[in-house]
Amino acid sequence: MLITPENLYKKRRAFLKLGAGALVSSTLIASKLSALNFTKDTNPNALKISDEELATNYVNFYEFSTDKKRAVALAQNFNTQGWKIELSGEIEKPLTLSMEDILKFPLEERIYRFRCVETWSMVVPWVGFELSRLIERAKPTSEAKFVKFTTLFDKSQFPDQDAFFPTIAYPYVEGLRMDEAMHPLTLVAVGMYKKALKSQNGAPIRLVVPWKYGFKSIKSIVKIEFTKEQPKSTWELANPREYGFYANVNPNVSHPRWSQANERALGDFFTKPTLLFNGYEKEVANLYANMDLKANF
Ligand SMILES: Nc1nc2c(c(=O)[nH]1)N[C@H]1C(S)=C(S)[C@@H](COP(=O)(O)O)O[C@H]1N2
Ligand SMILES: [Mo]
Repeated sequence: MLITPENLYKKRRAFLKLGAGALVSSTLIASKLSALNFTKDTNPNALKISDEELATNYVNFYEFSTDKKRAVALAQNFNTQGWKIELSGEIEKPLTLSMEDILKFPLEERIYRFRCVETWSMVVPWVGFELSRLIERAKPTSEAKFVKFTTLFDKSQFPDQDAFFPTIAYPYVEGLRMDEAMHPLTLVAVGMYKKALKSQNGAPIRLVVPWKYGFKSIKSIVKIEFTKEQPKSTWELANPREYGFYANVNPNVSHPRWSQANERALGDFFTKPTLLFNGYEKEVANLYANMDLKANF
């Protein structure tokens, strides 16, 4: 999207209309991040970081629109004022965390590959913390076998949730097995490119699971539940033949309608081979040692 001085001005006016509360919560996140209060990723694998403009303007966020550019435009006035995350289910006792509470976790930068099931990919410097830290805070019981995540449901903010025929069932739901959720690569992101997350990328808080297709990395989370049973994710419900619960990046398992062997990095002309587990095989293959990756796609 092109930002002209005129629509910047309009955006700013719309933002100011939200009042002081909105200002407080968004500046809170911004100030925590702009103070560079996170440890930097030294990028030991020398991943080529995607252009920030591309990563923030080419998005999937169906609650706004299935059209990537339109979703960005529609996300601009998203209000995250007073955002809270409810933790419940198989834990010692339910708790609710505000963004102030969340931002007390020590933040770190993580430069990760990101692969969408649609075959585009990018490399993003996220800012966040390991999900395991949040799970430790929640104190799950031995009954907790899965973690279920839910996006905000708010028809006044998400046009597609208010549509007569929404594109998918809402609220958007995702899930991980407990060992996947506890894995040190699994990140809760509150920022990217050293700044607070933009609305279109899942502000104020999202999941990032770098070895799985992008749809597992659920945006704008309001609820985290610990469950005994494997939750059904939104895309699994929408089309179980095409989208499995695991959704591990795998060049050898085709989507029923296209190959997953290659990907095109944002901004690149040529495609390149997709790596098993999106290049994180060494770190995560042991999680699936006894599993048939074709059957559990
Ligand atoms: N709530 C919600 N989360 C979502 C989506 C969505 O439509 N709604 N899209 C998913 C898909 S398909 C991808 S590829 C990533 C895209 O993240 P990005 O737009 O920040 O690149 O978000 C995922 N998380
Ligand atoms: Mo995706």
